[in-house]
Amino acid sequence: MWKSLGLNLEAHDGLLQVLGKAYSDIYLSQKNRPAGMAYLDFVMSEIHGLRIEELVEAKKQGRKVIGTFCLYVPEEIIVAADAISVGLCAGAECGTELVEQILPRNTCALIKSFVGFKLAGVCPYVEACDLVIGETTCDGKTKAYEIFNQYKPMFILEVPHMKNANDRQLWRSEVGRLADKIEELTGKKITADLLKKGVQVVNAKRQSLHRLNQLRAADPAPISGLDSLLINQVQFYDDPIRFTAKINELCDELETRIAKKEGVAPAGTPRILVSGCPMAAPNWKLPAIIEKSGAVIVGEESCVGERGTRNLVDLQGATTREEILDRIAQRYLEIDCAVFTPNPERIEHVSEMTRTYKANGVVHYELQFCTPYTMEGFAVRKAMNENSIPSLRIETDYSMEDAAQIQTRVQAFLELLK
Ligand code: BJ8
Repeated sequence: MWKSLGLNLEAHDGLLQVLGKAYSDIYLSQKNRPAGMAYLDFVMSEIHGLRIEELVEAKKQGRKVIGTFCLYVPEEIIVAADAISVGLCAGAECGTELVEQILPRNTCALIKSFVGFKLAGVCPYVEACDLVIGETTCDGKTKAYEIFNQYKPMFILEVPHMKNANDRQLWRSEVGRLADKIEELTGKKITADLLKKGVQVVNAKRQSLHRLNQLRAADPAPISGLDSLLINQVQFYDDPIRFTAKINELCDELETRIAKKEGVAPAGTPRILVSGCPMAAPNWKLPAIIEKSGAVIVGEESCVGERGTRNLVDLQGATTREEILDRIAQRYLEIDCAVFTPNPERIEHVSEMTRTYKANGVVHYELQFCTPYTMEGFAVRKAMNENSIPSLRIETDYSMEDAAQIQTRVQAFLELLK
């Protein structure tokens, strides 16, 4: 199967070995994990196995696989066309030498990573894709897609950077253009009924994650931040209906744990909210350092977290295809990515999350060379000062070179919270 997907077998084997070791060191060594995490462990152990077999099988039956890099791509439309949406690899250093021959060195790690996975030939997801959707969010991604397009067919969605009436109009027309493209790719007419079904599937997935988030407000925390992050990462790969059922089962277990006052760490453990750039799998460096230093992460204000899942598509009163697409467009423009200006909603959301999850401190995660989030780091720090919530800004990349230095800073920060 790997050969038919065109992977570089030797490099792929090497990657799996490194990932397997990292997973076991970071995840399997955690104490008091909920039993329901066994499903996520299984998915991760098969992320380059059974899930790829499922995709290959689906493709044989005529279904299409569509890769995405960003929250602005409406999954509802992909599901409506009976296609499969997959988030593409962007959370580890890979093929850096090759990447730096075609991209500037001072490009953010996330961009280098997705280009690197493709150049090194080690990501079966990108190879399985019939189409990859990019978007005009930050400049780095926008320009990198021009290069990525030379290796994989791409469709670029224009995401405006403001939310005025003309921006909303442009965005609505882009959502329509995407629906037309997916119809063309799949050969399926996306009717109102199919769209409704797509919305229901994706809303249910997000509702299961809302349920999980609410349970994390308990003290002691019933689940670790590392495990919650993993769940948020897996939602970009797994079958959405199966994933929703499993997360709801896990939430049932967490409710029982909360009733018994069982947690992953004792009550009173410092509670941290992580905010900032997305952490795509297998980017676990910072949360592992925070939790191994004696804190528990109770929320992620991130695209791989609550920024990506908090809003639902409101179908009430929408009956036609065009009306449902209006609602989808509306929902996606509520996302408060730092590429928008002005963007006060995001800062307010960080403050709101500190209250909801009773966070004692905020760690703002900034990928080096990511201008939008690094710039907003100042506004987040100011808002936290005003709320008397200690905050710590961490600027890093995917290498492990600064791990010891970050650990020292995190430990000193946690001392402040005691
Ligand atoms: S909605 S955060 S997924 S654009 S870290 S590549 S912004 S230089 S990932 Fe993002 Fe969509 Fe926004 Fe979310 Fe650029 Fe920054 Fe790199 Fe980034």
